[in-house]
Amino acid sequence: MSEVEVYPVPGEWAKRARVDAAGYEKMYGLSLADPGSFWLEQAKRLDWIKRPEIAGDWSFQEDDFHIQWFADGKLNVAANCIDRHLKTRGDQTAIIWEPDDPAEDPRRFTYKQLHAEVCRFANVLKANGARKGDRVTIYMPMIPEAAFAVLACARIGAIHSVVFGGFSPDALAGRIEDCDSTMVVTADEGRRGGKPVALKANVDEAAKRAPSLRTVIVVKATGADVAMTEGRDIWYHEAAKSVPADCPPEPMGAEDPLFILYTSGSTGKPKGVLHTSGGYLLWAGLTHELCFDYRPGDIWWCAADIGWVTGHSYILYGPLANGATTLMFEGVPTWPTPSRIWEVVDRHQVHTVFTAPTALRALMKEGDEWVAKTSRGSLKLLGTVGEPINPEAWRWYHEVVGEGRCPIIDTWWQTETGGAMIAPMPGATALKPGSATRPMPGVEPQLVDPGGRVLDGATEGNLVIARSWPGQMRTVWGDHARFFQTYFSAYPGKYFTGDGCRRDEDGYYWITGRVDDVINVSGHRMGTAEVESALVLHPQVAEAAVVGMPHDVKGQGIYAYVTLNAGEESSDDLRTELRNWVRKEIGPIATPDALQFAPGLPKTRSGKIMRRILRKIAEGDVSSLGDTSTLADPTVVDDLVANRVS
Ligand code: 6R9
Repeated sequence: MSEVEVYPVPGEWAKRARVDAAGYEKMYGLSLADPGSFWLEQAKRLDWIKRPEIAGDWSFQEDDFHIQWFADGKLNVAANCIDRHLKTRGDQTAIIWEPDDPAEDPRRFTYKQLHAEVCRFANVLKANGARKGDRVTIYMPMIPEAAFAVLACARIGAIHSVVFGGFSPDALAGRIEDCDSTMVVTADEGRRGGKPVALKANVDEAAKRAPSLRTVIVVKATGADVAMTEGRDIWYHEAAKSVPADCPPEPMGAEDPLFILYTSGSTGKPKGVLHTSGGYLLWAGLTHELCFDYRPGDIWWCAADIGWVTGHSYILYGPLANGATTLMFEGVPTWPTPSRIWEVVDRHQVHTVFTAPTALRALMKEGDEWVAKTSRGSLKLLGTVGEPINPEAWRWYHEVVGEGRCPIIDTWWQTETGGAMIAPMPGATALKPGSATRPMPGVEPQLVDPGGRVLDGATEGNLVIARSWPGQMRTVWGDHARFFQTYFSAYPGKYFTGDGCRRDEDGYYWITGRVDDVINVSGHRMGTAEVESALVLHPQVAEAAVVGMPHDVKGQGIYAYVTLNAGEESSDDLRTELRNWVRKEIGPIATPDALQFAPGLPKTRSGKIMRRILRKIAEGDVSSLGDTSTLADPTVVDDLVANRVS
């Protein structure tokens, strides 16, 4: 064993949790040895209109490439998240909504009320032409109507594509067009940390570049004065008056699409990750239950935005499939003060908080007193997701926030995987700070070398998954070839995650970060190619190269090298302008943290930019630039080093 500290399973968790250490080994073993019966048994978690008789049917081989789960089953996802709970817990709170401004009152919706709201929303979508299989874009703040809109799509079989409210009009337009979406659901305005977000105005701007868009449904959230386009824009509250209260759920095949969610990759524009109905919901529900040992009565809080996969799977689908009480938070962790998260915990007696390392690092920096002045007595479990958690942040979460009594559930997964893949179970898994620990049932991780050789024992390599699991994405919307190419071509027969990983002597997995050109900024994925394309759109820019750099709060920051067109002068004003340009083109999360003007970029003789060198300079590690002799012009490196931006 290495010197890493180990936190054994607390006695009461071992006794009380659904799964203990022996239970985990048994379940995991069975899931790999007899996947057919294991998954058909698990499928009983859901309410099926027609129960499936086949579990997984898949091949990752190019000549027979296909992925299906429970393909002969029929169900409706919204009915599984709402209707089936009405008899047993109709009066239990399904959603607690905590507003941006703590002076305002929270709102609560029981399962019965959620049913009524979702039916009404579904009928408004239908009345405006949305049908099974249509793509509905949801560009919303974190208000209850966002949840209603998502579940309403699932109810009528429309495919939702939620676009994060922080994305720019251009990014929104691209996502509307890519999936030929004819309808957008939005709000007049959003609010975050006391500041308005002009959502409707952004949709108007996006509409100019998105000819497929025909209908915009606008929820009144802040009451701001917004322009309405006759014949295209509809106020939700007006439309809702004239629709029936009930909307029967549409029977869906298990493999019918549920949603598209755009995510950044190493090349080109964002990919529309497609998830289907049965397997996805099963995965979201099962992992929510296993990783967090969810029990009726527990107040569950996933502090993500529904614009990301974490919000899809762990604010909505997983918890609601399990009949949970799920908290939805409109605000930000640091406003009005860095105590906010812990105040919300106390206000609603939250049992589990699930958040990102970047938020923890930001709060940690503000000092322990912001935590100490709150009780947090209700907390039993703490979760993290989105990026590797550094052991200091892990320990702070464990000691300061959880006062040593709450296991930390570090869940590794991706938009593509639908739900947690490698993560502890509180009653089963001893913890090591910084490790996502062990695989979920049915997940077969392997570490491979660049040549694809499977590495055994304690080692480090590229992380692949050797078999399909129910929550796996099924395609890239509109580009099945890209799906295969991106994930299954590097290591034939295996799903390549894009992450590097170490496995220790105990079989624990330690994700080391992306090995492709994706950077992880505050737990959000950014493709370096996307930021580069935005920069070169600027009339004064000839070329740009973007790399990640270490950042103490965001995990990684964005470092951009920019070459201007001949005759253009660099200046601090232009630097500011370019940073704002990217912000406007993509959104605030893509704003470069550092921008260096570079007369030339280090290229090989064949014209390939040597990012390894750019990364080293961005990191400030200029003493080990390695071999630069293969560069077309080695002198550019001296200039880059001399003018590094810190
Ligand atoms: C859920 C989500 C996926 C990428 C993934 C990896 C990183 C996520 C992590 C983690 C280490 C964890 N990542 N969780 N790295 N430990 N617990 O974040 O999805 O936005 O698609 O990002 O995030 O690099 O490949 P997504």
